[in-house]
Amino acid sequence: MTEIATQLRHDWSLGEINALFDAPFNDLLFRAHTLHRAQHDPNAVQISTLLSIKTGACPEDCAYCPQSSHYDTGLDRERLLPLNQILEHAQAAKATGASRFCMGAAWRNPTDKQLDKVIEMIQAVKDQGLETCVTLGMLSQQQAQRLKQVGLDYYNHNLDTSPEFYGDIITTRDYQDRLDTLEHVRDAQLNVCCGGIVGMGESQQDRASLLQQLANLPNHPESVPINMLVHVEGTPLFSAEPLDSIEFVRTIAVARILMPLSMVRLSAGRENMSKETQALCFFAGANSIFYGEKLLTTPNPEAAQDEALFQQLGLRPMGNNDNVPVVV
Ligand code: SAM
Ligand code: DTB
Ligand code: SF4
Repeated sequence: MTEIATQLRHDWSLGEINALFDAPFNDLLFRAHTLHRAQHDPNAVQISTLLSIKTGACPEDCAYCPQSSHYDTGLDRERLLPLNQILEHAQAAKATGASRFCMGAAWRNPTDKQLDKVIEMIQAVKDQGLETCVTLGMLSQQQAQRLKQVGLDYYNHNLDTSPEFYGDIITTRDYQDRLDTLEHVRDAQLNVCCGGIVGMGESQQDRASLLQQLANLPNHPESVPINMLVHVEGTPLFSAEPLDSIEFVRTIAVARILMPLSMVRLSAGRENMSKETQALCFFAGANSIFYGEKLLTTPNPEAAQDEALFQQLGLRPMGNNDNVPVVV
């Protein structure tokens, strides 16, 4: 890893981002990989494990989501999981090499009472020596501060897509609501995990516009999950045209160039991705994944399959303390 001065920009124009998407693939990958190498260990990948702590019956209408009560996806709704079950999952995640445990709830936003319960969970998971991340929907400023006080490491809240395409995907909350939550999380000095989903029928211009939104936030999110849509039967996006894998790799590369210090997560969608596509994503600058057989409700590659991929590519899981990029 070379320590070079990296200028972080927050003024990317759409024209500049479109030009990156349109660049010859080799030029784009070379630039992304060079930046990646300068700031990150190219062979270390941060590993997080996900757990759905409250599944289904969500009042929001996100067109991709199996947990929305607006669609019949055959998912069994579950109450908030008890603490002992959460700890069992956290222990298992740690034993398989995860450094972060991410808990997700199918809420529009948590009530203060629900947040009390989640706070207990965060404390207990932290006591196991794992980093913690939660994704609970919209947060007030005060709720974000409470999460900071208990020692939460990351809050995940995605922009999902471009402001222009957003209304085609979600009608029950608007883009500004998401930006407001991100501001509350940032003001509370929590690490921000924020990205989006591609392959929902959006245009390349929408992908560029999503990345522009992320890069032009006052601070780049520390973690940027790029999810490939998981097609779930019963959701309006079940039959969306799959996104070409080269275009997916381009999206990862552009994210790496715009946000050189951030961890770029090759997030949902790996179950249906070839190992060659994943290898290209790692080369293009992805350095974080979800590990374990399940995402929140949908399948993820088997642990043994990921171990074999890591072995074949010479990748290793990143430890808790070596994922902080160096700013010079
Ligand atoms: N309810 C909270 C919220 O929406 O902020 C937290 C949980 S929600 C399931 C977390 C994220 O999962 C969403 O923002 C979305 O980006 C991602 N997601 C949900 N369904 C997906 C799917 N079918 N494919 C890819 N990503 C998905
Ligand atoms: C994120 O960006 N992707 C994860 C995590 N943050 C919470 C969730 C992916 C969910 C995929 C659909 C499911 O398993 O329900
Ligand atoms: Fe609910 Fe989150 Fe799914 Fe939207 S993405 S329906 S808010 S669980």
